[in-house]
Amino acid sequence: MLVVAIDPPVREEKDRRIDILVRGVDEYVSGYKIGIPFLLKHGKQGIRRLRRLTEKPIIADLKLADIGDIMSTTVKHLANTGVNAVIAHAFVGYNGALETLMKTSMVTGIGIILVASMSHEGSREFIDKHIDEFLDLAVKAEVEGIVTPATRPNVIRYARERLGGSIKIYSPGIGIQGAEPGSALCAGADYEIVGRLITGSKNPGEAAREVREIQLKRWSKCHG
Ligand code: BMP
Repeated sequence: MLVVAIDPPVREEKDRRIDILVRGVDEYVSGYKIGIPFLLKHGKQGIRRLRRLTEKPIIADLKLADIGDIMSTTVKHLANTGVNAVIAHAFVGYNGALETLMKTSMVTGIGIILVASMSHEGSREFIDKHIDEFLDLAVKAEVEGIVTPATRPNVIRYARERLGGSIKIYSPGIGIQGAEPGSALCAGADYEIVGRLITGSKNPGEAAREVREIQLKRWSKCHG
């Protein structure tokens, strides 16, 4: 239900050692999302280190948006790091892009999660205008999951209605971006992605425990 986004800041003094962070939050979380900041700072070695620290799934949020062969090469680079899934953009389309990526996903066992909508306002400018096509594409490509924003629960509700239960929904936008823990789960998401609310807290373990508690309270209210 809770995926922690680890996006280490550039400035060292604001940084938190990954092992301390993971030790604090691991019992409360379903998985971790790392992205380009993590990869630039810690490299593939860092992913392997994270793998040794936790048995929970690791999602590499690279927001791939390239021709199929290059997206596939990127995923193959991650094949022995312990990454379980990679996030890709949907707007690159199927032919020559996601079709190829899905074949590599089958070979490597690394799942693909597609961005169907984003949490910032600008998502309405282009991306959200194509949500129906992106959801159809997610079904056609048989991806593991999609990203829809906690900041716009109506988009999550819409995606859940259209997709049924087979594709997992990951929702960022909780905390610093404004949405309340549990609100995306109530709208139909499977996982809430939470970053700075937890990683920027003085006590990330306690922050993760609190987020879980609020999630469960809200969940039991909306499904009770
Ligand atoms: P935070 O909870 O600190 O705002 O972090 C949210 C995380 O989710 C970040 O890693 C960001 O890259 C990611 N994300 C997002 O915020 N909105 C999206 O639409 C898609 C994302 O992957």
